[in-house]
Amino acid sequence: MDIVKELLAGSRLALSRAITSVENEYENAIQIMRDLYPHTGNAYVIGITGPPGAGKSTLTDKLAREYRRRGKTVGIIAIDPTSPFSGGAILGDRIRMNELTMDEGVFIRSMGTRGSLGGLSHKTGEVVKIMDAAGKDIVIVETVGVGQSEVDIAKAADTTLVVLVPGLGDDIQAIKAGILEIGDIFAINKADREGVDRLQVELEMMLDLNQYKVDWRPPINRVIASQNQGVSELLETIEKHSVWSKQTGEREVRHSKRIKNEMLSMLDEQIGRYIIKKMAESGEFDRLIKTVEQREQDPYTVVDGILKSILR
Ligand SMILES: Nc1nc2c(ncn2[C@@H]2O[C@H](COP(=O)(O)OP(=O)(O)O)[C@@H](O)[C@H]2O)c(=O)[nH]1
Ligand SMILES: [Mg+2]
Repeated sequence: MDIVKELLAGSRLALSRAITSVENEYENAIQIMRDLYPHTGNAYVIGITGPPGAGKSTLTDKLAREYRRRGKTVGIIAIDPTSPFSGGAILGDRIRMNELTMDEGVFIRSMGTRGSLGGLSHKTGEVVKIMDAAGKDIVIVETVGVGQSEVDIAKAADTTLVVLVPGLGDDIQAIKAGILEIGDIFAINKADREGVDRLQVELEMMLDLNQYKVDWRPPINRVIASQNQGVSELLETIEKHSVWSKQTGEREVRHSKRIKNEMLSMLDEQIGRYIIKKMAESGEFDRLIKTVEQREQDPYTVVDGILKSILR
């Protein structure tokens, strides 16, 4: 049977295979995405980001359990830019989440980024859609908040949760402004440790300076993920954000922005590929590079000329 039909019928094997196809860019990947696209758009996507060791995986695990208690099915995508598929951190996550993996209502997938950050956002978005089409009510994407990955996650998520911890040695000033801007909700995890009040005060102050989100002041929730404390309250906060974004139209705005970005990057990629292929065939590109190298021409004029001749 067709892989998408099987996936829609609830096959975990088909779900897993579809993800592998897309991840590795197998030949059938685009057809799979085409066929399942009409079945997407139902899952609620939660992005979880924050520094390494903040407790993101622990929290993801606990949130997933809480959603299961409430009768929702969950897909989890764990992205770790620092470790490839067989890496220690991911293995650790797998073991911790073992109990969850026995649950038919949960599907967990670890992904490496293979050093390509553009590829991260692209492929994560596709895997989210696959899980969505497979009928997962909630899709949680966990990623380490370093570099570009947290911005990518925010683009793919309906609610972005930023996990911070007290006493990491650095104060909040050290936390990049970028991470504050993408947070719809902040969780101070490891609230069993010292320095929680201080972190909260500092965070509140930083949020005060950020006036760009007028209608939604990102709430701060304290949690002790390892003891399952504050997790159901956090889930309620996510729920509130979901209701708010639906009522204000924020969710629609994000969705159409997401689709626009996806289509632009597809066009970008395909046009780039097409042009490079054309140029390679004629050997023209190498000649042009030489002329720029010798300062006979400037690259701006050359690129403009290439575009004009190809898109003519
Ligand atoms: N004290 C304390 N430790 C926690 C808490 N949540 C998670 N941890 C521990 O912090 C470590 C890192 O957690 P992990 O979920 O792997 O962090 P991640 O790198 O952000 O995914 C693990 O040893 C967890 O058991 C918490 O609320 N309190
Ligand atoms: Mg983790």
